[in-house]
This record gives sequence, C-alpha cells and structure tokens, in this order.
Amino acid sequence: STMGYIWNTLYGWTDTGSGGLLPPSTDSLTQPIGHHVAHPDTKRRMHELISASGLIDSLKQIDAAPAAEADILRVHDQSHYDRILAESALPKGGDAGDGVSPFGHGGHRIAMLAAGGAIEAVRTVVEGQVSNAYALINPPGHHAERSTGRGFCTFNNGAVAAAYARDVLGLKRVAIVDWDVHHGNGAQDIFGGTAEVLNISVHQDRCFPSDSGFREERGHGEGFGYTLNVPLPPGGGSGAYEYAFDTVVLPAVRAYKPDLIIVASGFDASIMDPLARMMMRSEGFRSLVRKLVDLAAEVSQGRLVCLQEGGYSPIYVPFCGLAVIEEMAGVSTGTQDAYTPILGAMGGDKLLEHEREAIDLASVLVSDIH
Ligand code: 6DK
Ligand code: ZN
Repeated sequence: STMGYIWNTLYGWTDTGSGGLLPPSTDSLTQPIGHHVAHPDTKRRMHELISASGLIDSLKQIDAAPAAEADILRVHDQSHYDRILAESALPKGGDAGDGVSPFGHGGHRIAMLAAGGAIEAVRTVVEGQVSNAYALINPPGHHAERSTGRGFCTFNNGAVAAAYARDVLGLKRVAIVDWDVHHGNGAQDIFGGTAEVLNISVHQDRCFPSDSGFREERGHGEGFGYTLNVPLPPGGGSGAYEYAFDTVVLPAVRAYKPDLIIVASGFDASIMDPLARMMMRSEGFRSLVRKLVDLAAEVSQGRLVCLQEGGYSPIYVPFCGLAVIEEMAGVSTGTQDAYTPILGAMGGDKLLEHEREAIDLASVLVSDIH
C-alpha cells in the first residue's frame, strides 16, 4: 500500500513571537526580528517542496484530527494541560513552560492538531491503511515532559502517539528513535520507568538541554536499560550517524523487537542549522531512514512512523525532508538536492576516531535490552 503523509495548514500558523530565539528585550538588547528560529515557514517550505516536486502525488494524504484531552493526559499532568489551555485563551497567548517557547492566542488548538496528527499517523499505519507514514506536524514535541513544555515543545506528540499505540491499539512494545540533534528528554522523562517503550536518542552532546542526554541515563526500575542515549561530539556528519545507527540503534531495536518504530525526525543535525554544530546533508538522512525502513520490515511488520521535530534552516530542511519521504515511499522524483555541490564540498562526512570512540561506549549498553 502507499505511504501516508500528514500536513495541516494550521501547523504553519504557530506564532513564535517577535524574538529571534530569546524574547526581545531592551534590557538584554535582544532586538525584535519577527522571524524566530522556529518560525513555521521552515516546515511550510518543506511541505511545499513535497508538493512542488510532485512527490505528494505518490502519497496518501491523511487528515489530522485534533487529539482528545484524554490522549494528552496519558503522558502529561492535568495541570500542564490546563495551563496551556488557559494561556492559549489569553489575547497574546503564553509560553509552553521554559520562557523560551512562546505560543500565540489559540496555540492550544494547533498543539492538539500536532498531537492528533501523530496519533493519526500511528493509527493508519497500525491498521494497515498505509504502509508507513510521515507526519509533518508542528509545534514539535520531544522536549515536552510530563509536567511541562520546553524547547519549543508544548505536548510530547511522539509520547502521545506511543501511549495511544499501547493503550488504544493494544501494541506491547514501541521503539522511539530520535535523530533530532537535540536530546529526547521528554520521552526519557515520561517513559523512563517502563520497558514498554524503548527510547533511543542520538544527539549532539550537551547541545540542548545541556544537562541531560548522557549515556549514564539509562532509565529506572523496570525501565532500566530501555532509555538509550548516544551523545555525539560536535562536528559529526553522515559517517558518525551511520556508524551510530549500525552499531547502536539497529542492534538495540533488533534486540527489542518492537511492534512499531516511531522516529523523532528533526533536520537540525544538518550542516546548515543554526541551533547545533553537526554536518549532516540530505543524503545522510536518506541513508538513515533507509536503514530504518529495512529494520521495520525485519522487526515491526514494516510499521514505521516519522514525526517532525526540529530543523531551522529554511533553505535546507525541505531537501532533507524530501529525501526522507522519497526513501520511505520508495519513489524518486528525480529532484536533486540543489545544495549538494556547495555543502558536499565542505567535507565532514567521514567517521573520525573520537566519534568512533564515543559511539563504541554506547554500543555496550545494547546487551541489556531484551
Ligand atoms: N536554549 C528541537 O529542535 C528544539 O529539539 C530545540 C530547542 C533549542 C532551544 C535553544 C535554547 C536555551 C534556552 C534557555 C537556557 C539555556 C539554553 F524540539 C525541537 F524543536 F525538535 O533555547
Ligand atoms: Zn532539535
């Protein structure tokens, strides 16, 4: 069957405020700019390339339904949900929780549509209506913890979808593979105590949050071993990521044998990204998702769902997204990554010794997964 794809016009309507990254302030002299790094245009532009390339004609477009309050409450506190709802009703909106994650009036509705998009992607894949799915949702989710939003994230879309798969669709085991360049602290907070969800985060070491994502954080109680962090030194490219996938991510998911693989798919490990210092290009992301498509065929009946997380280069994120979705769909539009001649000449693809050493330290943790 065909691949599922989700985008909603309202995902392009998040109001990230008039600051660039920090709130504008005459005290700190952070000037207003009107185009926050997480401005939704980057994701809308990715959707437009999926459309303009013609790839969209090969995809089954699925409508996002808003999540229900009960869907959110599987993984978040009532107080967090109520605060978002209340601040969303204010004329100028509010903040997801950390003071650097602004949302506008009505932001609650968009966040519910993002979580609902994640649910619909998972539901249609598990019910067999589509072979696999990419949900280009916004706002992102992977930093949102049980009791608070954080890092541009309001509700943890991936966790909401994983809990839905478990509680509503009856799946026993869900693996989350988080290749967003930042640490997947939200799922670690929410699922750290259970073996029913395997949470693997491959990220730039101490980029964001700067105080989590260490290899030593392995989950607790029954969940010990089912949180797996793979921090990478800054500067890594496809060589480091492919080695991390081949020696840690794939063996871990094989050992776990999930019923579903959810990918926290950010494109902020790209060489063009302002919020991290890694050097991936679109072909690198294509090869990572190829590995996961094959892995899903082997362990999870092909069930693979990508959920959009970060990515802050308006010009380059679209090409990364196109490569990933083409590969999942098994379709080539013949579109070239227009930036390959420039970015490929910069180097950075080769696995370096210090990267190998860091990844090897994580690969020993796989043996505790059963
Ligand atoms: N740093 C994401 O891409 C979000 O993972 C990344 C968020 C980076 C925020 C950078 C930032 C601070 C702020 C305050 C104090 C210290 C550091 F969730 C995704 F969108 F996917 O604000
Ligand atoms: Zn990120």
